[in-house]
Amino acid sequence: MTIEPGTTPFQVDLRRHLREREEDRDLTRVICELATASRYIIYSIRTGELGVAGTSNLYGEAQLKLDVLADRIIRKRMTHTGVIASIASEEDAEVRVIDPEGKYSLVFDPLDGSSLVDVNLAVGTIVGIYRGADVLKPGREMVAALYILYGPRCTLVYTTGNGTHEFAMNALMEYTLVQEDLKIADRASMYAPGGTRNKYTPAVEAFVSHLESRGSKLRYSGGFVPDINQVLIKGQGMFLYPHLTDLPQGKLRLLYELNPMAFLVEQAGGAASNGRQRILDILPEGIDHRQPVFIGSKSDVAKIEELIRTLES
Ligand code: AFP
Repeated sequence: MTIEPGTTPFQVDLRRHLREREEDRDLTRVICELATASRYIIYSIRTGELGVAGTSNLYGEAQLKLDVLADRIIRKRMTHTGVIASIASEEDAEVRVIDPEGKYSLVFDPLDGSSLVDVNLAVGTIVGIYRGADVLKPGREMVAALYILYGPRCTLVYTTGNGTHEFAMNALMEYTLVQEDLKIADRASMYAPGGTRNKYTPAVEAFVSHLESRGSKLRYSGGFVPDINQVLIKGQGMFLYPHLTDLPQGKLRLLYELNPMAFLVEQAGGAASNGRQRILDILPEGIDHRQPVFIGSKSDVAKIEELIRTLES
């Protein structure tokens, strides 16, 4: 169901959407609390209000960096739900246990691309949700994934395994449905190449040349969330942050960045691979496990896997 611009939208808000799909009530609570947390995060981004100016912040401590503040806001709201077992944040060196009996656990990057705020580019929060206390499981075990994109508009995209759906924050700071069941076409006409080309391996170089020879347009913002959002909302595209000659593991983190986005993209009919294996099948070696990523239009993901098999095995 897509709400046409200008029509009086049937205001299906996030909580109603989750309830109408009969999602677990505790999972609905977690997702809605994350939506609430985003109101405070967007306020801090927009106003630069990191708490009391000068000597302290709203926690009565030295002013926080935006990503640390976003981390604190999310932790506080997640603890408030009463259903969280453990939390693994990109801002923390270890997994924090909240309640060993908790129903769900969270992996998240509170403000991915935070350095882009200074140049007024879009940034985002990325979240993966697992049942139980263990988060070092393959991404295919996630029960939900979402991101919140703080751009010209504030949007939230989520999946619980029944499609990928987009919401936008309205004037009342509520999220209302924009479109359900996003779909990614098989072939990309746009690509976002991370890393530096002089460090590309033969297969990655051949892949990018292949995309360019097809007339694919380069669209790269330096923010994982806006770049993936572009693939989902445009309905086609490829994002790659590949293995580089001096960075064989790539840059992006499996737990906080790749797994949630892989879930969202697969639910929209796309694919996500490290070049040799489905991202969601990779067993995390630790909370800071990094992996190369090729994510987006399915036939192009298959193409890079074939090039790596042929040129780099
Ligand atoms: P930061 O979170 O350190 O700003 O990095 C953002 C990011 O992890 C991801 O959002 C981008 O896709 C990627 O790094 C961009 O990396 P490059 O700056 O090397 O292109």
